[in-house]
Amino acid sequence: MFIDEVRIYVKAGDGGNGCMAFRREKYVPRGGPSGGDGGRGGDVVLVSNEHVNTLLHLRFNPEHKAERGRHGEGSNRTGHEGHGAEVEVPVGTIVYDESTGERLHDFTQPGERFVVALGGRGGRGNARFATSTHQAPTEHEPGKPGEERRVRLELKLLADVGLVGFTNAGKSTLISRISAARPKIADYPFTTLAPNLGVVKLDDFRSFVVADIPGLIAGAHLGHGLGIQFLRHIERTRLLVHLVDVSETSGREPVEDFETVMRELESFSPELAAKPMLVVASKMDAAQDAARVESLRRLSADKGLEFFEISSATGQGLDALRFAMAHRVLARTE
Ligand SMILES: Nc1nc2c(ncn2[C@@H]2O[C@H](COP(=O)(O)OP(=O)(O)OP(=O)(O)O)[C@@H](O)[C@H]2O)c(=O)[nH]1
Ligand SMILES: [Mg+2]
Repeated sequence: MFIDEVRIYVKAGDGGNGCMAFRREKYVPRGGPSGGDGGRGGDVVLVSNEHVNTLLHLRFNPEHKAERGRHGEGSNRTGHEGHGAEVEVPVGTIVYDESTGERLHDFTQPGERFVVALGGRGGRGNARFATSTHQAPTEHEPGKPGEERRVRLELKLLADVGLVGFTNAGKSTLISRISAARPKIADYPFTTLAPNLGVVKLDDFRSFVVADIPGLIAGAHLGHGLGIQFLRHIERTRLLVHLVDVSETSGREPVEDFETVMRELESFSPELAAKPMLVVASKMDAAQDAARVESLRRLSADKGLEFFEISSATGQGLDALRFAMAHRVLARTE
């Protein structure tokens, strides 16, 4: 569940063929062999990049081929090397050979390079086969094929954003609207029993990971409800998004829910409670009483926290929230 995984096919460039040619020039009889070597095929290289957070970009782009080497030519001209292909992966990616299951590489630092498919050597041209007793060789080699393989890339996801809030606040519904995650959603408390992760795409190049964890209630730190054990899953996130149900159906005051959840976070870890936080009024479509929303807005302003109004049912405010999350978590790496 905490793993992002893709399978890709990589094919390095084939080597160019060696050439067979003889020097032919006026007044130079028997000019000798002059076929050049083929160029080397390009490699396919995986490169870790700290600005890439997920493997999502490879899911839609699963084939990576490097250019072949050019063939050798007469007059001892060696063929050009093929251009290599680079594939960016996030730090934390582990590379496995799909057929053998062998672990090929583990990216731990940004800027690491791993040649996942080696380009084929160029074939030798006939000029290379000349010896004192074999002066007009016709031998020349074809280029070697470039390596090809299927690899499985695995990334242990670390969430960038943690969703917190009272049980039933609409956390799982929100993650299902902004990512491909499809957690269970239901109209009773403690629907979510284990954390879910969703990859939220901002544009073609940028994405981040949101964690949806089981909801809290008053006394969670005493073991009420599902307790606070799941909070450790969001300890390393950069941003908390605190959802507060502002509809009447909750039967509670939004401001009190907010304070209750803050107390539970605090009792788990003061550092967690002090993380950057966005406050979100959830289920706006079902909020009849503007005063409830207003009181939460005022509380957020007093605490210096940014405030959003959303409805996962109608889609209201979801883009604004997504962009605000992206702004906070991607800012550091841009
Ligand atoms: N009207 C309305 N209902 C919503 C909205 N978002 C969620 N709900 C409903 O609220 C209920 C709870 O939603 P969930 O997403 O399961 O809530 P949760 O915060 O994940 O709850 P737990 O996992 O139990 O902590 C479900 O019946 C949802 O359909 C919304 O924007 N508008
Ligand atoms: Mg849930």
